[in-house]
Amino acid sequence: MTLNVDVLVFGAGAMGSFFGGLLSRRNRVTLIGRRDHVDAIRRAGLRITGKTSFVARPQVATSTAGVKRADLVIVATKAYDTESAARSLRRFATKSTWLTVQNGLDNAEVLARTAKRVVAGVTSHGVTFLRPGEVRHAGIGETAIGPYAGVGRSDVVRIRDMFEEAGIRTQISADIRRDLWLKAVVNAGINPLAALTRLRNGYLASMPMLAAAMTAIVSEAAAVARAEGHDVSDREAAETALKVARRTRENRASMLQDVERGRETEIEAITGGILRAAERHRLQAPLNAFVYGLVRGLERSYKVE
Ligand code: KPL
Repeated sequence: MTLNVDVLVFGAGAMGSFFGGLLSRRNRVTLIGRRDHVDAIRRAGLRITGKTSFVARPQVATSTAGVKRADLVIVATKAYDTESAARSLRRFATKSTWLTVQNGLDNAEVLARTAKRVVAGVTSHGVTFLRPGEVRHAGIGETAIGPYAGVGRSDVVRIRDMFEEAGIRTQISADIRRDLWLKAVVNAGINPLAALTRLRNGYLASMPMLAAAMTAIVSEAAAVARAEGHDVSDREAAETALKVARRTRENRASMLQDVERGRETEIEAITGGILRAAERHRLQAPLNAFVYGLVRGLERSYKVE
């Protein structure tokens, strides 16, 4: 089998490892991650369990120093690390196409300040980082990609084909900016509630009082998306949030995984981004402001001052 494309995955957390692992079956993938994860993968491979199950053998490193070439750079860091990721990846800014599959509203824009060619992506796969060397594919989701800056449809088609070949079902988005907003709206409903209740995603859809809270939060956020010019109805927002929570019922949302590990969450990139847009349009978003405050408080409770 010939390996097709040189792929650099920057940020080997749950999602980066999952995508990188799948792509490594047909491509030359280098995963850039933390020392303990990298060491574990070097020793025994990257174990993917759950809905997808195999051991992947990508190249791994803790920095890009030894990486000579990358046709595709997948940025999969936490949203608060996107700027520093772009700085670390500057060397690949002109020749490689960069793809973001991160949560949050601003990643593609931030990357496009450095990279010439940017594709934006959204994915609702539920993936849990179990331990160094192992991630669990806990819920099957959808992935969509679209041109963001300096790329055309043919570039996106190539990436879609490569993803499909690796077993990642992928659509080409008709309007990726709208899809980024819809994904942020869904994340604003699921992630803070999961982090605050410490429940797997399924409970947010199956417990009526949590489903009602989630629906109210995403409706409020959808109004902000519409003010930003994106066609996201309250109904689509609520139905999509419930669908994603059900499909990823076994997953612990990424914000819950962050809280459990005492790490900074992506509340600023998701709910914070929605609140800043609400302010620009003089809209009230009290439910989002309320959960934003609670998650910030939760972070404060475990952060060393
Ligand atoms: O994006 C996610 C996340 O956890 O960040 C979902 C799709 C909600 C899966 O848990």
